[in-house]
Amino acid sequence: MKNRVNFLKDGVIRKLVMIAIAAVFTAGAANAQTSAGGNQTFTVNGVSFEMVYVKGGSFVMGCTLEQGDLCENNETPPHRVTLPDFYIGKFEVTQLLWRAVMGSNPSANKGDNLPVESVSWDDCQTFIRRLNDWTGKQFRLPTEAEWEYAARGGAKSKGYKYSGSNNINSVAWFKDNSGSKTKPVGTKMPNELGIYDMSGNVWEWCSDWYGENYYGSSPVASPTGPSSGSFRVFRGGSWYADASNCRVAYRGNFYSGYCSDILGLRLLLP
Ligand SMILES: [Ca+2]
Repeated sequence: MKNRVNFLKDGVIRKLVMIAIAAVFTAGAANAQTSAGGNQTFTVNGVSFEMVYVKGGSFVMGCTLEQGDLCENNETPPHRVTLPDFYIGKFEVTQLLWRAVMGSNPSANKGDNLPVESVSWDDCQTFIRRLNDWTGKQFRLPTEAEWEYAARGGAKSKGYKYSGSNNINSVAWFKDNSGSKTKPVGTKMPNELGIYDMSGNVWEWCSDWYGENYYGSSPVASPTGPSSGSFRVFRGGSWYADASNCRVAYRGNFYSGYCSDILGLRLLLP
């Protein structure tokens, strides 16, 4: 009887110790701070990352005038979209942050402040799930509409062809200036909202299924893409892309298991 009581007591104590350790570990592993501009900074395993506050609003998505004659068929028709407030990553997810969450780094071109690449859409879901476990938040990939609204500068948009400028060289690492590799995040000019590299550096996975004709039937309020499909969307062009692919309206897509050194991600927090 005594042994059993001691055993039970030991079990309870062990459980309490485990809970205490977990609490300390969780508190030390992840925390959040809000800055004056409304941006939020999170720290996970000692690595901080900033989420830019984007005030919601209404915009015309797709083939708008400043895109010139470069629009693809899948960018038409231009159509109105409204979105609530959200937060989006100031930078592409870096290799430092990916490693802090995943414990590994699959990137081909290695460097802490380079964007993570060679990650599939499925890998990104694993990364986000773990990040949400650490932080208790609901991070996810941006929808295509959220991505484009942020890339266009949201409510502060000046109507540029690329994210933050009509002069691609001032805002994007792309085929003609990258030296054929990724560059440290945030080393070109930001866009109207203070977000970097939405044009160029690495393409960025979005949450939506790709729908070639989706714009013809997209709802106005918070569109999330077709309900099914074969490919996932990515946006913004890359270090390997032509200028036209770095336009705010251009839509890339491929299957969700695809990994490439031109393709990474950016976080969104509703
Ligand atoms: Ca990018």
